[in-house]
Amino acid sequence: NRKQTGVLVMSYGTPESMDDVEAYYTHIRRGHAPTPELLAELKGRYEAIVGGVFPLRENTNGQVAGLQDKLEQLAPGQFVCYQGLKHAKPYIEDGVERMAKDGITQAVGIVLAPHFSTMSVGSYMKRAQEKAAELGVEMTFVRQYHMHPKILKALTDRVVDGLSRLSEEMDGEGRVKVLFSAHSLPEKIRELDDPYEQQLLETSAAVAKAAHVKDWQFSWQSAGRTREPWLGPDILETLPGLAEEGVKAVLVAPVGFVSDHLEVLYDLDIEAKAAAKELGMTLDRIAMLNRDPLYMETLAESVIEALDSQG
Ligand code: FEC
Repeated sequence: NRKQTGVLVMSYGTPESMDDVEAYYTHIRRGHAPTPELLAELKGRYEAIVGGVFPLRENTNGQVAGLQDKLEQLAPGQFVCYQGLKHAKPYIEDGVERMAKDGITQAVGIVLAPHFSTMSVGSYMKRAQEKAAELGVEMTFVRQYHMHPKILKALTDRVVDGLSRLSEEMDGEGRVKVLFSAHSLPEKIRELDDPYEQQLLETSAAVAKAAHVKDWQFSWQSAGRTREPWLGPDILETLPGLAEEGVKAVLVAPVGFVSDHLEVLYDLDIEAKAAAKELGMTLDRIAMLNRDPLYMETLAESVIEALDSQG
């Protein structure tokens, strides 16, 4: 009777309802409640996306179920997945606690974000590790999977599809630029020798090459509303230069994200699209990975590999 291995699947988390937005925002701001203006603005953004729902919750649930299915195929009976969210319930610590309650003593942690930064994936890992140590669960982690051939293939297929959609829309005329993007982080990560920027450029270059795209660049998006400097240029600052260069259409490939959620459905589909239109350009976006089978395989294989390499 082999002992089961826990898999802590970690994701950003999203509010459960409009009433929950303030608590969620306060958690993101490390316990500091937002001003009424900031809160109203965030609620407005949620209301603007597909009917004011919180698609990230359903997508995360689907990804956790998809990963469980895939692991079951690859190693029947060995793995049990638990969810742990950064800013909403069930929190990362809740997930570890549930594993421990179920008698799990060995677990692998993986984050639903492909690129490593101390400020993103690193902070999920730290919280999980602290709770696991407290409860006597031995944990190992997948740090990144941004160059796994299957995630690259899934992203490449989406760029190819997106380009053919755009080309149809434009009757094959006019210059098209592919803009890879990811969530910005405070500029201070550069002082920490953080791999985040380099990993994002690696993914972008590999996908561009596989999709035979020559006209591409990388841009940041969704910087936080704080006073410190964030990595730039932001996509909204990049668009005017592209219009000046004669670009007629932009295909955004948000390779730092894996799900339909606010930062994609609002920041790109509403805000960036409107900015591009104002500049006389068409802006479109690749489909997100969500529960794509190749993404599920990337996660499952990365989990198994992390466990194997631990010995
Ligand atoms: O759909 C949803 O409900 C959630 C969308 C969402 C995702 C997401 C991903 C990342 N964030 C990252 C870093 C930061 C840092 C701050 C910050 C702030 C916010 C706010 C909202 C928000 N984030 Fe987020 N993020 C999402 C949503 N994020 C809402 C607060 C309002 C605002 O500033 O826009 C700044 C915190 C501070 O104030 O100090 C830093 C990173 C990711 C991608 C990796 C990951 O998924 O973990 C990094 C999705």
